[in-house]
Amino acid sequence: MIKGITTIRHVAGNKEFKALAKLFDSLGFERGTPWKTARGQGAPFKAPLGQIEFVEGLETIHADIWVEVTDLDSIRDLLAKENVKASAEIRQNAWDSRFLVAEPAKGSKVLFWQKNRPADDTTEGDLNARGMRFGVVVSRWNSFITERLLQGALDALRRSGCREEDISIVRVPGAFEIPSQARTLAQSGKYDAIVTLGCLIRGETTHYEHISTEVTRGIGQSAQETGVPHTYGVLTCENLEQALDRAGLKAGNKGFEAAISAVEMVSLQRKTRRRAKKKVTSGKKKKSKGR
Ligand code: DLZ
Repeated sequence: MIKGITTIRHVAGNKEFKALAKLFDSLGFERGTPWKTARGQGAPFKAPLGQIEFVEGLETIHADIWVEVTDLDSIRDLLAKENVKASAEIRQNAWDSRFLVAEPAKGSKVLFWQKNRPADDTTEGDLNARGMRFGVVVSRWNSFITERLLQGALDALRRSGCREEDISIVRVPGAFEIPSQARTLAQSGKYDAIVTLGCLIRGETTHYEHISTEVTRGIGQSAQETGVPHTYGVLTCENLEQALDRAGLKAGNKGFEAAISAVEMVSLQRKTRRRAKKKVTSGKKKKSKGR
């Protein structure tokens, strides 16, 4: 039974080893289990999607590590911020995509590429949480479920590159208290997004409809009024069995989904703001040229 595939690169020395590991950390790749013996060391990185490709013929390959990305311009910005040497221009190739080559250490090249955008120029968030800060509000009522949601959420944040110190967890008594605490965190200005986690079970909750409506409304209102993205990981279930299904530690964990949506929303918000700013400045330039 196949589990995965690893391509191994033997690097020239500790300097190149560290530079590659630093670059892949800053890109938000998940670390595998590192190893170190008297004979050497290894730093595995897990990719959300991987493939191995054999190439024959005259095609130029440029690098033996290729990373497909959804926003090549952000990668160019990140490389500049991390002081990683890279080709100055993003280049177009013959097979409908663009690429740039980074050289984190001398002779060690990594190629980043992105399929050409569709004509309508859609904007999408990425799942790289490096440098983002999250407030996680979790309710204690039905903690058997909500703690699983929390584990799912933390798993999602760590896997997408968020550092431990950039996550604050706040526990509240029940789902009803989530919105006010979410708003307090959002208003503090310390967080890029708020993840809300709770569990309401109809069979066990008096005024179930009222509470769930109020919680949903309160979280949505806090998001809209503060401008800070909030994501919704509050289960509203008929019974415990349904709640357990939605709090599975791996597949189907709504906490994981809420956290990953938060990462995407922060990235999207940053991109749309950046693009809006660019449009305004290019608009101003055009105007002044016309005079
Ligand atoms: C009171 C109550 C009930 C009956 N059921 C739930 C539930 O299923 N899930 C939940 O998160 N909280 C429940 N609560 C508590 C309320 O959300 C709230 O914490 C209390 O009414 C105190 O304000």
